[in-house]
Amino acid sequence: MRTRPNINCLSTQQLHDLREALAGLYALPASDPQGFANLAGFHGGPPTSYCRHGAPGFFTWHRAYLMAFENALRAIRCDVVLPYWDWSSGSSTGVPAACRDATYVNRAGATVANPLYAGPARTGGMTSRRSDIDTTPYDDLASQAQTALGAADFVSFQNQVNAVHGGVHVRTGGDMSNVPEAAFDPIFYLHHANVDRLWAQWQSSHPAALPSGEATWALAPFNRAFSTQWQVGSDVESTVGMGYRYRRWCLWLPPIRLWETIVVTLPPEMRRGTTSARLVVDGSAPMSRSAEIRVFIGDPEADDRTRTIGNPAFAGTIALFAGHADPGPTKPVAPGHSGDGSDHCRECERLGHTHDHDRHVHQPLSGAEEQHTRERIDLELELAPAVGRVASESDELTLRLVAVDVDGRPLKDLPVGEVRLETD
Ligand SMILES: [Cu+2]
Repeated sequence: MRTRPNINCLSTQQLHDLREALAGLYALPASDPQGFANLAGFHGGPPTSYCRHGAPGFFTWHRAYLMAFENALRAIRCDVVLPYWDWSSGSSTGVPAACRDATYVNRAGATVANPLYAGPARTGGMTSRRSDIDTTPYDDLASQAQTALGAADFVSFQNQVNAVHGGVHVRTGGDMSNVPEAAFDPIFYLHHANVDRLWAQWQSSHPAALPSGEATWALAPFNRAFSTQWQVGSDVESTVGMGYRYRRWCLWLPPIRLWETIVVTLPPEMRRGTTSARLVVDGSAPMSRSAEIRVFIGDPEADDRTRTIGNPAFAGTIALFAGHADPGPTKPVAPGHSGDGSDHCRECERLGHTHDHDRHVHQPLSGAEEQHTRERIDLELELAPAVGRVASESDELTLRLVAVDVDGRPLKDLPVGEVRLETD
């Protein structure tokens, strides 16, 4: 199952993957059906403007479109999952941080064009947005989207979201504000992933089947697998049936917070311990010796001498094996670890998705490829059992990460790159 995250929750490595995949799409020739020019042209042409901005078909067509685009990204970087731009909650201003700067520092340390800032425009050059985009408020659209989620029937819900979605297009300005150009700005796909997420969220509380006019609506030019038939609305009704879902929540913990007590406000269902709450540590930082991070929930004073066995506050350990930054047979082991570089394409294979490794070496990114497979080590610890044990009426939980070496001695300066909390 692919889980589409909020773009603000991508680790540095995941952001590199996404940017490299986009740059790879941009670099493919216009004649390549999987290239950016062709895919972006599906929306507003050329070759044909297929998109649906009315009913039926607004939600369903764009869901099929995003899947085709995500698959094209994964043909270049098979770990990539399309992230979403959440303009529909809180008081958001501007586009996501990762999309704001014209350049970024790549894996090799070079300053290069940021593929999330602009794409190759339909009529040449690069796409643009309104000049004051970074300070443009979207809060009114966020509250309008929240109102839309209260709609009781599909038609009204879709029409309300469609209206707000258009507001995001127009307010972002530049290429995004015109249908023929919109999909050439890469923010388009993050924007529509949020539209799709809102639909998925509404579906979870309104499980009735699609209206018949929606269920049979043909979604050209997206064909069914191994078929010359177009997909229809009912083919894309379930995101889980299509092999993906949206991550609901995440929180970054700055690495400086090792050995400090962190007070976290968890969403209610995570607080009750009834749904997954995973702590994810980027375990790829080069280290000279092995270490473990012990995680305590509800014990703000925990230290290296706090007992672990039989202690309800002890959530588990994330072990970091020194030396695993080198390629080789050594694999990190942690409870529920999510895989490492050597099997990073397993998920793609499980889904029957063909990905073309030869393309990697044809990208102007080949130097990063070796690092790509070497650096991807995310170690996960499921916190739900411990959260359930210490559940309280309070909104807040304390979390304490205690780093110790192999002899159990405290390590105050463990070079852990990034730590985050997330749920599906
Ligand atoms: Cu749109």
